[in-house]
Amino acid sequence: MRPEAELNAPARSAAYMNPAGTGRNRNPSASRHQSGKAHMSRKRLLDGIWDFAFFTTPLNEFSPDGVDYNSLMSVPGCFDTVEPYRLEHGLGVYRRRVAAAGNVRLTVGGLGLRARIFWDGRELGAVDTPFMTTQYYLDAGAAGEHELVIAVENVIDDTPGSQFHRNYDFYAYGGIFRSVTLEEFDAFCIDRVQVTPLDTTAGTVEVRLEIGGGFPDGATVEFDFDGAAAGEFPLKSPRQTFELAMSAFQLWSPEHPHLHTLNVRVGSETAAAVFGMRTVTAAAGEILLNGRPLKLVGYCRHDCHPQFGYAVPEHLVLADLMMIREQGCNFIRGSHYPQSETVLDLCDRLGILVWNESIGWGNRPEVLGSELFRERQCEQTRAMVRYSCNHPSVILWGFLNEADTRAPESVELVRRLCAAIREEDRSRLITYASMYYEADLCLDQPDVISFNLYPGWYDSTRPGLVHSEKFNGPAFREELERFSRIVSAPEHRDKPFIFSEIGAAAIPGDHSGQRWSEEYQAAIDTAVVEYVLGDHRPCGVALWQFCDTKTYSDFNAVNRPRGFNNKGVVDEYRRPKFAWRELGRLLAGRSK
Ligand code: ADA
Repeated sequence: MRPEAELNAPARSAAYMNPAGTGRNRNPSASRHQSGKAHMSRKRLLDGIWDFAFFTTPLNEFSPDGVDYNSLMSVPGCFDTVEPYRLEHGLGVYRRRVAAAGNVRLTVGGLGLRARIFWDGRELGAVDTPFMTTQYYLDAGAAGEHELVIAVENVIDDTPGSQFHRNYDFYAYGGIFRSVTLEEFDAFCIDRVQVTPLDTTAGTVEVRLEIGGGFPDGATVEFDFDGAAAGEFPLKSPRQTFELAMSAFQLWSPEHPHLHTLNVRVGSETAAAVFGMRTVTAAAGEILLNGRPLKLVGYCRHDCHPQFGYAVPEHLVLADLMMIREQGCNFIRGSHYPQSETVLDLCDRLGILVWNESIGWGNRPEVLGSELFRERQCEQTRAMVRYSCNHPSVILWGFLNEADTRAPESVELVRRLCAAIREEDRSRLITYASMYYEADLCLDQPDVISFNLYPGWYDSTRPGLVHSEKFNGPAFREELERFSRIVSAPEHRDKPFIFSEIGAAAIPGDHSGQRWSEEYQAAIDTAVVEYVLGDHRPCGVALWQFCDTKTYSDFNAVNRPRGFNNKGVVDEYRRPKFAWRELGRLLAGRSK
């Protein structure tokens, strides 16, 4: 190991180090932040089989010294989906030896629920937020094998600052959900490359370039688009913005998802950013892609599977997305946490539009008012935007699903979240899924108004609509029209409007025609899609939901038979229910 004084001390904005007050960065020589995905040279995937041990010791009492690694575990993977740890709550400790030397950047793509990360026994930092990508710059030490330990706890934290509360309606799987990578570099590295289309007629883009781990004085930066040189410029500061023109390009759209690559070279360091030329704007109550109004039709999708938890293998993610696209849908809402690079890369290629949101679920006023909760919300939302900002498929940034936005405590937090997103990216629209409608105090803040509603399923003030054994088509439609009227009030009418959740549960195999049957679900789902396609006010719908998802049977057990949220149009193994087929019929022939 090199002496401490020689450890890499990166020059970077304080905004991307650990937020003040959380005390989570335990080693001053390792900095942590998140960056827009840029492929760098000398990058190694650390996925595979790691040593593993399971304890009931709390995470804050854990020490990496003397651990008896008596088992093995796959990374990515959720330890509580496999025996003997299935459904267990505790501390899963992962260890892997890594050959490395000198300056490195470690990227942990997302885990849950919380973790502490150690390199050769010294702590690099802690992760408090599930699904958040974190990065650490450190000196790996002398050439040879080093020990990387990630201790992951899946016990729910009930304090207000927690980012996964007990009432959340999705299972708190434990494990390393996404890839772990290590990149070696010499004196500095290309930290982030953010490409934002400026003018899709002239072919100009804005490039934000960030240099990490040191600064190469007197260096120049060279750019090319898909191999065609786009200029060489002096590098003046660790964060610099360029305007570049493409000599040839094609627009990205769902019908024609054409991708371009910006290659960046500074000295011997290189990076590549894949992006798409397209614009997303809002005008007169519509969402416009490349200036043309969109009608979004698709699903809320949890990126999970009962056998894999939140570490869904790529071929299964692809199968889901292909199903969704082939059915005639063009949209997914990534509920309720930042989507993986796997999901977003595939959506870029398949032409599926994405609402990407940070984690939150039904947070109450006492939580929304907690300063720690607010800081972590801003940190993870900013991290999501910084990490996923080059994906053309992402058109909406979201946060705080169904928070109590009637509460004054929500106003300041929504303001801070919108500001954090707009600081990082002004090229997409902001929204959040509200369930408080006219009583919502924050609707003036997002660009797009989104409502979650369950007419025909949960209680409603409309007589005859819910708890009838048969679906009441006319009352259901009246209810949708009522929501369209709410968002047509003068203060809202210029904003686009989305039904961000709507649907009904169906127990696979129940064909009674009553609530909980496949037919009742199909009637609701097809009615809302018909309404959205036929009415000018809603810009789209994200049906709740694509597949059945594991949750808790003790949370409102009556509504969660089998311990699953059963509102999927396919079951948890992606076997279609009647609604899937009926929706397919309805959407057949619709241009993708
Ligand atoms: C809410 C929530 C979803 C799910 C849904 C339901 O709208 O946003 O995560 O819990 O209700 O099935 O009740």
